[in-house]
Amino acid sequence: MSVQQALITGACGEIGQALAQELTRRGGHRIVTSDLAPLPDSIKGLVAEHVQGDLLFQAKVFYDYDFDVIFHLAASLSSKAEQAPEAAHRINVDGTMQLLAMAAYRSEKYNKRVKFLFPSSIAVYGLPSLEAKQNAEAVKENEWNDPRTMYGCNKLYCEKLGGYYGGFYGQKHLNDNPPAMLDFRALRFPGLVSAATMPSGGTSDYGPEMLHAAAKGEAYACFVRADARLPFMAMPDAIQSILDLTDAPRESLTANVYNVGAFSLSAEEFRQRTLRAFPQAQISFAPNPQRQGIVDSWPADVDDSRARRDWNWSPRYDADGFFDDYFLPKMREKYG
Ligand code: AKB
Repeated sequence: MSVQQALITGACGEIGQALAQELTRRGGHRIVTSDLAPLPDSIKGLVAEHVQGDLLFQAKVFYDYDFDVIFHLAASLSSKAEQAPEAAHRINVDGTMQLLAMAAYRSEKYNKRVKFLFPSSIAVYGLPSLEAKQNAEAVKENEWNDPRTMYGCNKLYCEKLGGYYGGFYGQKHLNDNPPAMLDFRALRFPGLVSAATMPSGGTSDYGPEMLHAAAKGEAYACFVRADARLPFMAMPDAIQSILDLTDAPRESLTANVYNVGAFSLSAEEFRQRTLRAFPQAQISFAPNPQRQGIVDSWPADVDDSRARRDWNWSPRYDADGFFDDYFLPKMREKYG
């Protein structure tokens, strides 16, 4: 089996660590990473090379690498991005464009379609009111594309940039002999929950924060109302979806961008399930208006039938499975 050269940007984040571990478990990859931070111990031994620093200045380094696949995970998440919107734009948009340009250049020059996997988000959706959210069906990819956050705007725009670089870069698709262009594929993720790591800077973070606090025996004040509802997914399913989409034959894809869902819970349902597992847990609600507003604009559920149809997407963990077969066993291993 030939070894695939893979780049993971934002490798020190939750998805990055889990992805590097899974690629290593599967074998057949030489993993290069980049991040602002040094590699954590969890993946240090798995990575062939780590480029530490700001992606905007480091992207040029990667013009000399023969990547087969790029997992561009580096991002400033939704809540953090609202604290410093222009800085977030720089990371989320300018950083992505640098990498897209690099991958497009390499694809054309070496006549090889570099795969570019991009984690987008339910943040690209913007429902205008709580009432609209409550009345909406599970949202399809082309509905409610009216984000209310800098992060959501950035993700939506980068999906479009990926489509441009992958299909129409310099209008070269109209040449007599069109060059190879990068192969852009994006997943719109719901809130992700990992048993191994904690998120930071996101707005769906209350789910994992509540659970991890309960497992550690710490009190937790949830920053959204009890009725706030979002779609969530276990981290192993997120990694599975990235790799399933990576491996899908291009001919079977009818789009560049796919919703992926697993289960939808309100914060109160999260609390009830957490209490069932950790009866001593102290969980209260102290809504933060800004973060609540963001959650109110995001859909309660997503329609992922396009992914199910095109590349057989099917999550392993529904809400019961998430708690009983993934999170709680891992917590018992960790904390006893
Ligand atoms: C966030 O809350 O910003 C992320 C996301 C849903 O994309 N977890």
